[in-house]
Amino acid sequence: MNDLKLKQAPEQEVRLLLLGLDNAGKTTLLKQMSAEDINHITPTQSVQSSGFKLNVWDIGGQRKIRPYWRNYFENTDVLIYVIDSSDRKRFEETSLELAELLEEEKLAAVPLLIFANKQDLMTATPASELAESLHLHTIRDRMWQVQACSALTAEGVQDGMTWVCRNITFRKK
Ligand SMILES: Nc1nc2c(ncn2[C@@H]2O[C@H](COP(=O)(O)OP(=O)(O)OP(=O)(O)O)[C@@H](O)[C@H]2O)c(=O)[nH]1
Ligand SMILES: [Mg+2]
Repeated sequence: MNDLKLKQAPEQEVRLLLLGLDNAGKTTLLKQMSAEDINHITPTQSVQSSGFKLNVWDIGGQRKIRPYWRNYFENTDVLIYVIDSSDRKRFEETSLELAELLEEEKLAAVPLLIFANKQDLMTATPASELAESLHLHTIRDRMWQVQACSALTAEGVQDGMTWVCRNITFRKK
């Protein structure tokens, strides 16, 4: 029944911002979302999803690039934050970067999806444990969700994107 409505409505353009530390799996995730060859994706990609045109901005996560993240904050509809669940040594670093993002005025109240990525690895921390160690339950100023996934096998990616589509707020309209 929702389907009919979506088909009649003109396609809505949505801006998704994909952030996270280097090596988290952002570009691999984007590849899964768009089912295209990874080499053709820079730096933004359009993905069709249930009546939405998702414009996804995938910004590099290396420390020297992070100061440029702020250039992409404007008009973000959903923030997708990607974490390498097997990289325990950098949980604190990624937690601090996320905390800084949540303080940004331009990202205020923007829904947040956290992909607990690389769950295919034996060494991955389960999503619930990751959420606990990053104190995600303290986030109260926006809709948020942790989604376990593997950008490599695609497991969990669609579930995450379904949450994204459900939580899009049209801030521009
Ligand atoms: N096992 C496993 N490896 C993954 C997964 N996602 C990404 N990788 C690997 O992790 C490495 C980094 O992935 P990228 O997608 O390039 O990471 P990125 O977040 O775009 O990194 P930057 O562009 O440097 O910020 C690559 O070798 C990927 O193949 C996953 O779900 N499981
Ligand atoms: Mg990348």
